Amino acid sequence: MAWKVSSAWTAVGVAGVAAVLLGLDAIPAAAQSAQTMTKEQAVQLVFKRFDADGDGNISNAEFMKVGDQDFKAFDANKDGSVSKAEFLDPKPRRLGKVSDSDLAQAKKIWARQFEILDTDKNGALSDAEHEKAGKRSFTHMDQNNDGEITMAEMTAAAR
Ligand SMILES: [Ca+2]
Ligand SMILES: [Ca+2]
Ligand SMILES: [Ca+2]
Repeated sequence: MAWKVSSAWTAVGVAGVAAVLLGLDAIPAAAQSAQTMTKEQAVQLVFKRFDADGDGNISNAEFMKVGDQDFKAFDANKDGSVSKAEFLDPKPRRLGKVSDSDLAQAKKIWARQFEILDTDKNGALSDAEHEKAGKRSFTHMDQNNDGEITMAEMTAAAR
């Protein structure tokens, strides 16, 4: 199956933890049809972003670090939490050129992600909520529980 992805696709991964948590198939829907790649190629791009030392495994520390960067990027007013408006802002996601309809579709997906991440339903993501989602996401992908996520594990999770 070919996935439609924009050239700035990796940047969509600024949603990092959130996107991965909900399955990577939520991401291409947000992208324009500038480029087409297979799911494996798409996963590889995301994987590379997390695997900072390039050893072919994503450690928990590597995973949480990207999540932390994403959280900071979203928190535009630096008040320590991510509001819905901040989460729906395409700017920190560096999407590049996206059509209005693609953006509208993406915003629907992000809004759904936000509802899931905002576990206490107060309309803002706290650092704790974000971290908890990250841990859940990591545990979900680390299928053999060895504390590392491999390319194969991430591919299997992206369904
Ligand atoms: Ca690594
Ligand atoms: Ca904020
Ligand atoms: Ca593993």
